[in-house]
Amino acid sequence: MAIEKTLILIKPDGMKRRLAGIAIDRFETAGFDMVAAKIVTVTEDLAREHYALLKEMPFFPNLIQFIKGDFHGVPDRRVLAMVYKGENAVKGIRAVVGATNPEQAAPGTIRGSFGRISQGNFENVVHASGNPEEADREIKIWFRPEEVIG
Ligand code: DAT
Ligand code: MG
Repeated sequence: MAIEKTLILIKPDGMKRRLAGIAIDRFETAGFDMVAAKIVTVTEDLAREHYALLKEMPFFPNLIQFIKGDFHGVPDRRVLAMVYKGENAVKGIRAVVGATNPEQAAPGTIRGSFGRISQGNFENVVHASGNPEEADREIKIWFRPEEVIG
């Protein structure tokens, strides 16, 4: 089994709805350890770097606005950025988070429990890296090496 690290973001909708504690509880219950955490206001540059691979998608402008916290209905500029560590953490955390589309996410997952779609925008509460390469890239974007413990 590989020990991996993965990036989690509690997005502005999750912060506004005070779902950070529930999300953290689920990650810890699933056996993963928090090794970095901070509250961030996402700038245009950070948003574009984080979602760089999606820049051609039709929903990209909404996505950028949403993560910055100024999309309609979610006027909250806080994102909680965290790194979790554990055995097969990338896949394991994704299983806890659930499918991208809140309407397709399984009932027991975070997105299945709390996600919703508003005017075509996926308000899906959390981000989690999709694979180990993505995790390495994303952790470097959000954290300096000394901010990640272990
Ligand atoms: P995930 O967040 O599950 O890794 P992704 O990387 O494919 O999904 O996309 C990043 C975000 O973009 C996702 O959390 C919500 C948004 N998104 C993806 N597909 C979408 C779609 N078809 N319509 C609206 N938003 C979408
Ligand atoms: Mg993704």
